[in-house]
Amino acid sequence: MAVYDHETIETKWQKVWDESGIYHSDEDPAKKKFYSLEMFPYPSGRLHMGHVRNYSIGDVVSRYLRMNGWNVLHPMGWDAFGLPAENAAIQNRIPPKQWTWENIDYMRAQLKRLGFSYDWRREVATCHPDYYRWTQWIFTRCYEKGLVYKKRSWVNWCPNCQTVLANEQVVQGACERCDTTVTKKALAQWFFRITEYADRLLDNLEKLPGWPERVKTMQRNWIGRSEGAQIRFPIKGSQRSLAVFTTRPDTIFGVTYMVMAPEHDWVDELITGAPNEAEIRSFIDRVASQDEITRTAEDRDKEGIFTGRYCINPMTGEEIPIYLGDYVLAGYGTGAIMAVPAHDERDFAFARKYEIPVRVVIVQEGGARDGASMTEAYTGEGRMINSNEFDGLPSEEAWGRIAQAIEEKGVGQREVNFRLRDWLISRQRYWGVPIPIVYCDTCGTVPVPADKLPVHLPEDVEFMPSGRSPLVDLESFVKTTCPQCGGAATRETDTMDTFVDSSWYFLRYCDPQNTGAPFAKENADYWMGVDQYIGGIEHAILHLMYARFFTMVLHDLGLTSVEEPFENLLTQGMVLKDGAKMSKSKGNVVDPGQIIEKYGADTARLFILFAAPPERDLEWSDAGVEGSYRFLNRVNRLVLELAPQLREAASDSNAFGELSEADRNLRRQVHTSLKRVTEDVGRRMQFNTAISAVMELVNGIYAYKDQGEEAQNPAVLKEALELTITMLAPFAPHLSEELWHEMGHQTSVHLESWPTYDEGATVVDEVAIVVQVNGKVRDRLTVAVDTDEESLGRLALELPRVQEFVSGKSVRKVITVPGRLVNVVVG
Ligand code: ANZ
Ligand code: ZN
Repeated sequence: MAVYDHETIETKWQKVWDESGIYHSDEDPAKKKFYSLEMFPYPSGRLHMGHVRNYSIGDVVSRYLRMNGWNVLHPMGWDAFGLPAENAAIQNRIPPKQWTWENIDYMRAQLKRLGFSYDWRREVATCHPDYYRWTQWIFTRCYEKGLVYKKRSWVNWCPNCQTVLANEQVVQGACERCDTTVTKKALAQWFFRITEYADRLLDNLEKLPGWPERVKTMQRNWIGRSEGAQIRFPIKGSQRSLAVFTTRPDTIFGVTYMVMAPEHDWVDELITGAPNEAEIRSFIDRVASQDEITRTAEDRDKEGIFTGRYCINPMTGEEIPIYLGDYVLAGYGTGAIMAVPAHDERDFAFARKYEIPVRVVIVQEGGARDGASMTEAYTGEGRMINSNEFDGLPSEEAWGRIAQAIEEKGVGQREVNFRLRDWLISRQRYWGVPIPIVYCDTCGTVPVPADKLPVHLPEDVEFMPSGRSPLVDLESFVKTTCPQCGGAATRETDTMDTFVDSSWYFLRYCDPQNTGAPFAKENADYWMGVDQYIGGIEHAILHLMYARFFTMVLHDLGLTSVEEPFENLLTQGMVLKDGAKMSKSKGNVVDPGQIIEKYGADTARLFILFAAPPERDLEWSDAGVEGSYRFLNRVNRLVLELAPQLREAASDSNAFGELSEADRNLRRQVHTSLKRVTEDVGRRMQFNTAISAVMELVNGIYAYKDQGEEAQNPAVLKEALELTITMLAPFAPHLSEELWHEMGHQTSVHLESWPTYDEGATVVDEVAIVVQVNGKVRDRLTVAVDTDEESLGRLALELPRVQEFVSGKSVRKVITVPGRLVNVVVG
C-alpha cells in the first residue's frame, strides 16, 4: 500500500506557514486574547519525548482556540543558563556560549520540524544580554525595595576542588567530580526575601480554581504555615535565653530536654570549656557534612550529644538539660526546640536512645499516664495531666490558655512560622546572570545603575577542571570603578540561580524586543495572565512559586496589573517505556528525531495525543505509533480518491436535496463527532477521546463511500470530508493542510473558523418500545430506532418498574422485537 510522503508534505507547509506568518499575533485590544504557554526548555542538546508531549498538547490548545476566533499568543524560548553548559566546557573545551547556541539552533530546528504554531518573532533566550540585562534590572529594583539582601549561609564545599557544589553535585555526601567528602562552608550570599510574600503566596492559592488541587497542596506544604508560639527558656549560668518555636505550647509541662541545632549561633559559646568539648566538636563536624533531607528523615536513627548545660522551664522553674541533635535544623523556627518525648515521635525516639525521662501531659480515655511504659509517643488530643492549674482541661483548650499564660509571664508570644525560606540565588558559577553589584571601599555595596546594564558575562574565560568559577580569577571582570564615586571597586562574582531567569520569561514574551524596559505595561496587561500553562509536575513547587513571587513583586513595582501569572495549569504526565520513565541511564529512550524521520511529525503528534489523556502517564508503544501512521494514511487515501469528484461540488445544506437513510446516518455521525471533538478539546482537554471520535468517523465515511457512487450524495460526502479534515487540523496540522488544499481550497485550514455542529443532524429518530413482564405491559422505553436487541433487553431490565416484578424471581428469557416490544419472562 502506498504511503504518503510525509517528509515533503510537512516541510513544504512548514515553509509556507513560516513565510506567511500565520501564527504571528499582535496586541489588539479589540480582539479577545488567549495566552497559551508551555514551559520553555533547557537547551540540553536535543528534544526528548517529554518535550514533544508538552508542546503537542500546547499546540492543540493554541490551534483550536485560534480557530475559535481568539487572538492567541503562543511563544517559545530557551532557559539557557545553567550548569550542564559549564560541565560540557570543562569536559570538551567548548565555550558554554557556543555549546548553548548550537543546542538552541538544533532544538529550534526540531521544534520547527514538528510544526508547532509558535510566533517565532517572540523567541527569547535567557542567556542573551538583551534578556539578562532586564533580569539584572529587576534584581536592582528589588535591591532598592529591600527585597534582595546578602547574608552568610551554608554551602556544600569540596575541599579538594576548592569549590562550591550545587545539591545535585553532591552524590551520597561526596563530590561528584573527585569523590572527596563534601563539607559545609559559610559564605556571604544573595537572597530574595520571598518570605515577605509567604502569606500572599498562600492566600492567593484560593484564587486559582484553574490549578490542579495536587499542585496547590504541594505549594501549601512548601510554604508550610504553622501556628504556634515562641517561648524563651533562660539558660542557667548565662544572661541568655534559649528561644524555641513550638506548635504545641500545650505540652510545655512535658518538656524533659532541649535540643539545639549543631549550627545554632550560640553553640560555640555554650560548649567552650565543657569537659567533653572535643567530643562535642567532632559531633558538630560530622553533622555539618550531612544534608537536611538525610538529617530529618523520619525513620533515621537520631543522634545527639549532651552539652553539659541546662535551661529553666519558665512555667515550672525546672532545670532541663540542653542537647545538640541532628534532627533539629538551624534554618527553621529558632533552630532550637523544647522536646516533649511523650507527645512527639522524634523526641520519643531520641529520649529512649539517650535514656531521658518521658513525662505524659495529655491522656486519652484509657491511654498511658506513665512515660516509662510507653512504646510510642501519643500525638493526639486529650485531657491535661501533670500540668498544674491546667490539669483536666481538654488539650485544645489548654493550647490557648497556656499560650496566654506564657504571654502574661512575658516569656514568649504566639507566632506564625513558615517553612518557606528566603530564596538563595547566589551561585559560585560562571554560566549565569552576573549579579549586578559592585563593592567599593568608600560607598560599600552599590547596585549597578540601569544605564550601566547589562553587566556583561565575559566570554574570554579559561575553564578549570576543578569547576571553580573562572569569573573569580578574571581581573578584567573583577576590577571596576564604583558607579557612585568613580573610585576603584570590585564586582560581585556570583551569578544568579537560573530559576530567576525563568521567573519572568512569560512577561518578556509579551514584548520581547523592548530595549527600554523589561516589557511595556500595556502589552503585559493585554496578554497576561497566561490562560493555559502546561508543563511537568517536577516544576509544581519551585518554578511556579518563584514565578508567582516575581509576578507579585513586578505588580507591586507597578510594572504589571496581574498578581498571579498563570490562570490555568495543566501538568502533563510522563512518557514511559516498559513502565519506566524514559532516561538515558535506563537505556529506554525513544528519540523523537527518528520517529519524525520514519513516520513524520503528524504521526508523532497524533500518537502522543491519542495514547493517553494529557495528565496521565503515557506508555510508549511502537504498535501505537504504527497505528497512528496507518490512520493518517487511511485519511490521505480517502481524500485523494474522492477529492477530484468532489472539488467542484457544493456542500451547503441547499445542495443536500432529498436525503437517504444512509445520508442521514452519515450526517448524524459527522455532527455527533464534531460535537464530541468540540467538547473534548475545548472544554475537557481530552484529546484522546476526540481523536478516537475522528477515527470512528473515518470508518463511517469509508462505509458510506463503499456503497458505490450511485448511492453517494456529493454534498453530504464533501461536508463529511471537509469537517474531518478541519477536526484533524489541530492534531495533524500538515496532512490536514495538504488535504484541505486537495479539496480545492486556496487558503490555510488553520485560518478556518472552527465549525459549529448541526444540532438537527445529531438528533436520532426515536421509537417507543412496550416493555412487558410475563406478557403484561409494565412500562415503556424511548430509544433510537436502530437500538439492537441486546441493548433493548438490558435497558428494559434496568427499568425500576420491571425490577419490581422481577425481584426475587429469575429471568428465564428476554424476548425482543426491535422497534416494538420487549417481554421479560420470569418464573
Ligand atoms: C514541642 C512539641 C511538642 C512539638 C509536641 C511538637 C509536638 P511544624 O509544623 O513543622 O512547624 N521544631 C521546631 N523547630 C524545629 C527545627 N528547627 N528543627 C526540627 N524541628 C523543629 O513543626 C513545629 C514543631 O517542630 C515544633 O513543635 C517543634 O517541636 C519542632 F508534642 O515543639 B514542637
Ligand atoms: Zn564608591
